[in-house]
Amino acid sequence: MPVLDSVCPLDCPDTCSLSVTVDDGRLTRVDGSHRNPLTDGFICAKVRRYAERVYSPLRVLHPQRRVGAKGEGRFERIGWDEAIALIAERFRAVIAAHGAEAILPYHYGGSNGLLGDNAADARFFAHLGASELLTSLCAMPTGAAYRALYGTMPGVPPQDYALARGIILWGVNPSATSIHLVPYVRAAQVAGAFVAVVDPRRTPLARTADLHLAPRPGTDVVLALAMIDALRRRGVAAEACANGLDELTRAAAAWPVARAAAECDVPAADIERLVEAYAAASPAVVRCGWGVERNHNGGQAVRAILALPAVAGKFGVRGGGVTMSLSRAYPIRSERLQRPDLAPRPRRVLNMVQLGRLLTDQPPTPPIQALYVYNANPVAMTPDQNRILAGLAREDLFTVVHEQVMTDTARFADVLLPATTIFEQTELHRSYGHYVLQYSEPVIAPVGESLTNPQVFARLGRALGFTDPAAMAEEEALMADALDDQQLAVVRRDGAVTVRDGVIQLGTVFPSTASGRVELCPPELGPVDYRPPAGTGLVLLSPASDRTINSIFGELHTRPAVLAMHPDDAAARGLRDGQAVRVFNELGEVHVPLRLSAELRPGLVTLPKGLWRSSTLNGATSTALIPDALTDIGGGACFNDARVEVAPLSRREIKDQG
Ligand SMILES: Nc1nc2c(c(=O)[nH]1)N[C@H]1C(S)=C(S)[C@@H](COP(=O)(O)OP(=O)(O)OC[C@H]3O[C@@H](n4cnc5c(=O)[nH]c(N)nc54)[C@H](O)[C@@H]3O)O[C@H]1N2
Ligand SMILES: Nc1nc2c(c(=O)[nH]1)N[C@H]1C(S)=C(S)[C@@H](COP(=O)(O)OP(=O)(O)OC[C@H]3O[C@@H](n4cnc5c(=O)[nH]c(N)nc54)[C@H](O)[C@@H]3O)O[C@H]1N2
Ligand code: SF4
Ligand SMILES: [Mo]
Repeated sequence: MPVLDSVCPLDCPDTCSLSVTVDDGRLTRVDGSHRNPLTDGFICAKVRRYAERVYSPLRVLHPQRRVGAKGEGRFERIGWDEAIALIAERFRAVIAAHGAEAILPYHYGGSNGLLGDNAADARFFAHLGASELLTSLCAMPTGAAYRALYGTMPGVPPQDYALARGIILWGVNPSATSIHLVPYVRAAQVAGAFVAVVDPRRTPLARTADLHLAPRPGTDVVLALAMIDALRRRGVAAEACANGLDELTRAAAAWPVARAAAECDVPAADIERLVEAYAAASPAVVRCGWGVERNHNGGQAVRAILALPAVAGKFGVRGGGVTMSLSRAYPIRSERLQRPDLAPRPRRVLNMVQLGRLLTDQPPTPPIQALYVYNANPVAMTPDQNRILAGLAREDLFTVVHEQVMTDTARFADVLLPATTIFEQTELHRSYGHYVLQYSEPVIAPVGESLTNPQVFARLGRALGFTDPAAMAEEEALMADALDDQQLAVVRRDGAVTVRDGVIQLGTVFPSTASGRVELCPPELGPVDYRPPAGTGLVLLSPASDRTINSIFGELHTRPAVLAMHPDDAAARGLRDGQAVRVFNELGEVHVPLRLSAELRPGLVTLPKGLWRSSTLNGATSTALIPDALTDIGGGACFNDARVEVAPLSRREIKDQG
């Protein structure tokens, strides 16, 4: 049986190289390979089950047209030509009546390689003159803060964590979200490194860390400023090549340790210990995750956390410094790939976080009349689920969904198109957690009549009368634009190539800010700011789980999800472990069984990110409770800023839900 190479495209920092078995044209096994030296043969349990998704009974096999009510999920099979003609006809009508900006592409693309998102699609919608989407569901605040402080300076790669003598894991849970970092953290620990975890939950690494700080969610900026103040008071030498140190120091002076401890609700002695250990350790590295950014102080928190290594003088040694996303450190020719110049005129930009309000009570002008969803599952993943459902139910909205499986969003399509999986297409892969550029080819024929994203946009372009070949480019042409010839040849030959080696921040790599220095108080981030968390009730977090990656593989889990709650909070409400509860606020309600967990701070509850509607008792998931408010920096989503109450579900309600 042939064993072939592939690459995991999912929205995970690890981007593992895969070794897949194909039996008589059918994918039978997915395992790790050694091509990518970081992931080196081991992969997560989720992706071992990938074949179940490829051949899922939910797989979208053919183009289809809606025959039932919106959202009902009843479709009839049509041919590709008919589907493309239908879409072109409706797009033409929308353009004639409202202008091309009444068409909104909706995509995130976390689980896509370089060719599947923000490539052919970007060209197509630019040329059409459609609205542009701010892809802000994730990593906007962290990205904006990192860019402002450091530009595109490469971060510390996972392997170098083994060299560190001090590691701070801040709002990140690698045991679920980037499993290949964990062995390097463990190796450092064995060699005597001090490991601290800052997370309101006791994550697996928090359990074995030297120190676990569990701040009140949304107060991290205060904690980081207190560390900065304490480091300055100790006279720790900051990096010489940093601008804005005085301004940052002045802002931090408002947060002496005792005051910060009260605000964050952590012991002052723990902050002192963290400062002492961090100041003493070399190399010392901070891994900032994405949990921190998802609240109204998220951007400010990240900017303060990212400043720590500059304030404490931690650069200049291998394994010392900071890691955020690493994806900007790749030599990709983004403009050539995306071709923004194909747009006939400047286009408005709409924020994807606010899809619900944009489709319903706060429409832009012109209103959105056509929505093209690909590489995204907004019913499951975007804040304010109920408003999104109301928007998708609009009779006057024309919705196209290009999907691999019948997601909760796909059910609302007027025209549903079948998409290939990674095993059926050619892709180039960068990563946001390491520096290995990879290439993969199809290992099986397209399942059903599925097509890749570039293939569909090329067909649509032709149907709409496009004449510029650049606006209808498919994989080969896109690849040639994305990379220079030599790089492309090497990665196609070898499958994997390390694009950065020997990263030493401020040693071999440097900030690419305008000044070439670290900018601790760049004007684009505004003044250092903190707004105390407001609102009453329990804070709802919806962290990543090890069972799904965003909503992908959610279809494989049919048991109901649970709400986790601290035993004290349950006792205060007279709730018992295992009982069905109603989690609610002014936006909606979710019915799930309760699980008591001492791993959470009191005052917190959690629901997993990425649930399908079938995973709860009432068909609503965490996003039904999450407001579409924007973060302080970057216009990101406040997933971890919802306030909820929890009450028992009455017998009658349970019965009604079968
Ligand atoms: N298995 C799996 N892996 C994934 C994903 C997945 O869905 N499943 N998703 C992928 C994607 S898209 C991303 S962006 C990354 C995310 O990777 P991570 O950032 O590791 O994941 P999160 O679960 O969003 O957040 C991490 C931690 O932040 C904590 N947290 C929440 N609020 C706060 C706060 O205010 N302060 C602090 N200090 N901590 C807080 C949460 O308790 C959580 O443990 O993971 C990727 N990897
Ligand atoms: N409650 C809560 N929600 C969250 C978060 C949270 O912390 N809490 N965090 C969020 C984060 S970190 C992120 S990154 C976003 C992710 O939000 P989304 O990107 O909307 O989530 P995914 O589940 O990854 O959806 C991607 C979809 O694209 C489809 N797809 C994959 N490849 C292709 C392809 O080649 N072509 C086409 N046409 N389709 C394809 C997949 O089948 C999948 O259904 O969600 C955010 N949502
Ligand atoms: S989801 Fe992450 S850990 Fe799992 S196979 Fe893909 S890249 Fe590797
Ligand atoms: Mo994400």
